[in-house]
Amino acid sequence: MSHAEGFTPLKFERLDGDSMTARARAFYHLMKQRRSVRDFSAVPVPRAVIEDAVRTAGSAPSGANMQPWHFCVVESAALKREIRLAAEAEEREFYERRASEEWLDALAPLGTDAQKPFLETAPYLIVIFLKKFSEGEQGEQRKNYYTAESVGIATGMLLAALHNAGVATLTHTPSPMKFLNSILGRPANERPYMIVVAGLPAEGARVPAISKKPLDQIAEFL
Ligand code: IYR
Repeated sequence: MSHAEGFTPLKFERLDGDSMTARARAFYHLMKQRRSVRDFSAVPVPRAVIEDAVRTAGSAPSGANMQPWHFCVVESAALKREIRLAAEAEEREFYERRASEEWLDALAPLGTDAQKPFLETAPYLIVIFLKKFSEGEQGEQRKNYYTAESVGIATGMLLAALHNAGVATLTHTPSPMKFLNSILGRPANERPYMIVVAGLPAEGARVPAISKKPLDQIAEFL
C-alpha cells in the first residue's frame, strides 16, 4: 500500500535518547509558561508571526486530511469592535441568566465577567471556524470527518506556535457564537469554534494563581 503511487519518502529527524530527552524537557518548560491572558497591550505583533502560526495550525493532522478549518485573522478595529459588542451581549446573558450557580462558582477563581475589552485591545482576533462540510470541485458538499478532533488539534498547535513566538493568547468562546458568521461573512456550513485572542500582555498583567495537575494525577503507564 505504501509502495503505491502518490507516496513520498518520509522526512524524519532521528534523535538519540539524550537529545530526545533534552528536547522534551525544553518544550515542556516552554509550554508550561503559557497562560491565558485577559489583559492585552495594543502594541502590534508582526503579521508574519501570525501567518506562520496559522501555517503551523494548518499543518495539523485531520480526518482524511480534509483540513476542516478556516481561520479569520481579524485586524480591523471596526470588526473587532463589532465582535466585542456582540460577544458582550451574549456574555451578559450568560452571566445574568444562562449560567448555573455551579458554573459561576467554577469560574470565580478566574475573575471573569461580561466585559471583554481585550476583544478590541489585542492586535489580532483569530477566529477559527469548523467545517462540517467542505466544498468539492463542482461546488458539491463533501462530508468531513472527525471535525471537532481535527480543529481541536489545529487550535492547540496554533496556541503552541504563538507562545513559541512570544505571543500571548486567550482562548475565548462566547456562547452562542453564531454572530461571528454574519460579522465575518462566513457560510452556513462553517461553525465558529473558538476565538484565539493574540498579542502582547499589558504591562503588569496579572493572571489567576492556578496550577496544573502533576503527571501522576493525569496519566498512568500500564
Ligand atoms: N464565556 C464566558 C465564560 C467562561 C467560561 C469558561 I468554561 C471559562 O474557562 C472562562 C470563561 C467568558 O468568557 O467570560
